[in-house]
Amino acid sequence: MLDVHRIRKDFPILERRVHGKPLVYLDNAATSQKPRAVVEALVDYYTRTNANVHRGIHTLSEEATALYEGARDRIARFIGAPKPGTVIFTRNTTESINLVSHAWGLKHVGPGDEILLTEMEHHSNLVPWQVLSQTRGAKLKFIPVTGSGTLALEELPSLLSERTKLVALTQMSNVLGTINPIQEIVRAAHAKGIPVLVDGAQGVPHLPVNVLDLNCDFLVFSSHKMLGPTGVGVLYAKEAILEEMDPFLAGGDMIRDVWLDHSVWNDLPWKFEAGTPNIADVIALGAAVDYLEKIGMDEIRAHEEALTRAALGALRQIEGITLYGPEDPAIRGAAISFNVNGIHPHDLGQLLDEEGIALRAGHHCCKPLMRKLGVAATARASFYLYNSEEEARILAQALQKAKEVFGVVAHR
Ligand code: 7TS
Repeated sequence: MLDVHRIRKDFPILERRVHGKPLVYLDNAATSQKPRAVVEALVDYYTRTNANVHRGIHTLSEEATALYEGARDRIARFIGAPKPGTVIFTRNTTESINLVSHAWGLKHVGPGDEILLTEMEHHSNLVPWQVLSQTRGAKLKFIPVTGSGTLALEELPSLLSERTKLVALTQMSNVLGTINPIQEIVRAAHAKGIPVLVDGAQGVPHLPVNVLDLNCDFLVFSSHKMLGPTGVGVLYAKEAILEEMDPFLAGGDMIRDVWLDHSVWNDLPWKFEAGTPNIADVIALGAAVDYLEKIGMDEIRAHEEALTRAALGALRQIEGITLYGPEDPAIRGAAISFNVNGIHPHDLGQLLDEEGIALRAGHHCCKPLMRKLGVAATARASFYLYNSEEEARILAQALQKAKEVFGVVAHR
């Protein structure tokens, strides 16, 4: 069991009070809080080392380069990537997907080809593929979401066709919490020679992830949802795929040699990192990864499974609540979406804020999924390693209170 009390001491922001109440931060699927070690890595870098990387021969530049590349090594190890050169830094998950849709997609997807997605994708893993398919005259197909919030995998064999060029799907839904069976889907796709992109924006922060075990071809995720700073995303891809891909952005640092009329690309991973990178934030993501590894991803997953069980149990007691996503905590994460009869989710969010509870209300950048669920919006509580079962109970109590305020409590 995680020592939540001790972990919370590492996160100064959790001592804040909001509207006079202790902060209950349940908006982790949007972004996580940062431990002191991450903030200190940023301050240390700017106060001791700041210099540009890969270009200077002076001491500060060499130190900055060692810290930056050292972070890449740690992040590669964290996801089980066989070589640090297969880990590319971008701005966020969204940019990592756009890198693939441009640098890989424009080359491999043509008229009449198909890209297979799911109905539970975040707009980040939908809109880039819409743009690509419109540009190239290709078609998008979707694995349906069932009434219980899982993927209708019995439809997979018929959806994978001769024309399918890529399968791209989320490891964990940011709305339903569903953890998708990536290995099973990768096996089915690879049997037909189709590569798979895994959107790990919600998976990598919360689950032990090893790219060799998943055997995915691409994995994308964001630093800011896994205790790191904003402004850093990661793209992992198999080396052979990256080698044969053209660059996405062109300019300094991504070249080996330049003439007036042409250039030769740099080695991996720098071929995909044009211009001065986000040095400080990458180094701080390295500190976040160290922190997560010290706690242990298996322990974090076990803690969140227990939290999900407790939170679902407490929320189910509320009359008039609709909970979305799988009921079984073993196949889902701790992003819990819900609606309460008679109260708009935005009103709920506002009332809960008055109780010091931070959660998100809206479409969660999953408008097609909202339509499928038959709602315009949901409220969503999303938990992380520093959240406690007590906070799940505080949420449930605040929801009861919200019902009283709105007069939707049944009078017997
Ligand atoms: N994919 C998934 C599954 C996500 O949950 C998100 C962000 C993204 C991609 C995009 O990540 P970004 O770092 O590029 O913005 N999800 C959310 C959310 O659920 N609430 O705010 C952001």
